[in-house]
Amino acid sequence: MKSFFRPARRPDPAILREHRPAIRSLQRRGLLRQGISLGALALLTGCDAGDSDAIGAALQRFSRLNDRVQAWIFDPRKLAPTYPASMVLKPPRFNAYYDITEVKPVDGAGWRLELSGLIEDRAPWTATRLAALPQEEMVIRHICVEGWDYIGQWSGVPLGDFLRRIGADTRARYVNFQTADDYPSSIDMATALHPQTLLATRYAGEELPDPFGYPLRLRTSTKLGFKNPKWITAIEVTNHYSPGYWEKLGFNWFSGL
Ligand SMILES: Nc1nc2c(c(=O)[nH]1)N[C@H]1C(S)=C(S)[C@@H](COP(=O)(O)O)O[C@H]1N2
Ligand SMILES: [Mo]
Repeated sequence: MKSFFRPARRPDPAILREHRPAIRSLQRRGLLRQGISLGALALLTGCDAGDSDAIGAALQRFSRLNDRVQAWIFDPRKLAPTYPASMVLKPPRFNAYYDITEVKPVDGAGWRLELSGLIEDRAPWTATRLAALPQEEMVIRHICVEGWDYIGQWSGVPLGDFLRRIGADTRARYVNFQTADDYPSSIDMATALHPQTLLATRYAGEELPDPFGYPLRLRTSTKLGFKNPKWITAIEVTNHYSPGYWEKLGFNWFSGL
């Protein structure tokens, strides 16, 4: 793999046949649209059509490039649609990388929010101290890549307000999250500072139920469901990219408007 734009040779049909399983696997991992041929890919990536590892690596790089462009054109002032409270789904619809019966509730009294990275005041926060901060509420649509969605009413502290309060370097690129269920996640700073990005503690006016992230979860109105980590335990402000749970499996990191 030398350059993205090196003209490709016409791929050998036998090689195409041999690499069909690799294409299927790239498709499953969401790196490839259905229907694109290995020949077209070889042309696109400048890789040898026989080298599916190189093509995979090139696609990962395209995907990261695409992420950077999307982050660049994100409009931090443009608001996502909001809805009347009458449309709110109660209770919300559950999802995680495991079944709802396997949720391990977090003990709110012993819980602490740990802070690290480019932050002046890195002292951990209790749930009581967070609840004493000014709160906002929003009724927004949650969209899961699995193909379902619902309207939810979330309240909590705007993440941007919280970041400024703790003296975070808001020129840093990323805000990373750790969770109680080992579901790392990261978002771009523009999204973190967006007015509709909340550190949510309540749903439909009540304390978050355990399956939905008690005591603290992220709710952003501009990103897909998987970019909204539940059961947050730690926040880091950093310039270093680290992929989240689904990004490691091939999902696009930006995954938002
Ligand atoms: N900690 C954690 N957060 C998570 C997940 C998870 O598995 N673990 N799943 C994500 C996915 S894929 C979706 S669609 C939403 C679902 O949130 P909900 O159960 O509040 O609807 O949570 C996201 N946040
Ligand atoms: Mo999801």
